[in-house]
Amino acid sequence: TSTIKELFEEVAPPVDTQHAKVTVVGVGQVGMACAYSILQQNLANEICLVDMVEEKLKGEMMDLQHGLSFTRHCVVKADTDYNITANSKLCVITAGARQREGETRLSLVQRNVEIFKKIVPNLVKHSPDTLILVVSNPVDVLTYVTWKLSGLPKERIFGSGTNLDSARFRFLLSEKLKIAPSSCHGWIIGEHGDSSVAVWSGVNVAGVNLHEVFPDIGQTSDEEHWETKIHQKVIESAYDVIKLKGYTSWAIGLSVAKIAQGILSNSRNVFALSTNVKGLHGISEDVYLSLPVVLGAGGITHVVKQNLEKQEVEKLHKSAKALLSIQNNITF
Ligand code: 6V0
Repeated sequence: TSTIKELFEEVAPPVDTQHAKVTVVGVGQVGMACAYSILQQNLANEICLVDMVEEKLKGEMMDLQHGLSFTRHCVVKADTDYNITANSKLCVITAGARQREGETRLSLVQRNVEIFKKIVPNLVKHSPDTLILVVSNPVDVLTYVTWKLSGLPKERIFGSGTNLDSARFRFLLSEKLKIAPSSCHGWIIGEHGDSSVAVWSGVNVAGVNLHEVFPDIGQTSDEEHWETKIHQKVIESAYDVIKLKGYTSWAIGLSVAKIAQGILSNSRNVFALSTNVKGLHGISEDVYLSLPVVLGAGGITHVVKQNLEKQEVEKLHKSAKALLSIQNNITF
């Protein structure tokens, strides 16, 4: 401090103004991919990392801090204490156990509920106005759990859901059609995982519906096997990546950064996120599933009413039923 006094003549003490503050809970492979993508894309002016493993947390914080002269201005902090998360605009929860090889997302549930009981109340206590983005699996059930534990309105709690599945879908479509993934318009809705629903009726390129060109696209009668070659591959993607490298990280990190951008810049982009679907598509319970939603600074403002085919609605109901039966077995 005496050096600082030698160097500067203070006119007024610095003011601490943090507008776009993002907290990431869990500094595992997924949490760090999220933090890195958010940092790299200059989306936040403060990133707070929280985990319970102190050394790893400090190491990750230092590693990011050492890169700060290569990014736009951002403060990076880390602590096991939730005090540092105060006044976050967005909290991203990636903490928890991950799938073991061959394990389904749904079997992780109670292990992660116990972890969430420690995390969610602390986040809300320090940032009562925050939005919470749940990434940990099984993401749909844990988004419901977060909604329950937080006591916050439903527009402020959502899960990364099938945003990633939709990106995997678009990538696979892009390989088949030989055009860029961002020019392939297709949505995966429902459960993030095994019972997800590909909305074949809406897949289009520049407004040309593939359904019109291949009338039985996505059906069992389809000779080109779009459902098995593309949607089934989306479902298997996570299992394949986990088998090959042990975890998935980069794509979910990029997907979370895009969602964060939607919130921090109030962009009103449409994302496939896990949300409370009660009252939609004939679902009458408080169950969390992904549908296309409009996202802005206050959270989810609208759900897009997709014109689904009967079969697609039936599949969505099957997803809802599977998730409900798990929700009902959770002990809070
Ligand atoms: P990881 O590398 O094991 O990291 C988990 C981190 O959570 C570790 O650093 C733990 O120390 C930390 N942690 C555990 N308990 C607590 C606690 N109580 N408080 C704070 N931190 C805690 O796992 P990885 O990062 O690979 O995965 C994290 C979660 O993301 C898992 O549940 C994955 O299944 C899930 N994913 C979700 C995806 C999605 O699309 N929604 C995609 C990929 C992974």
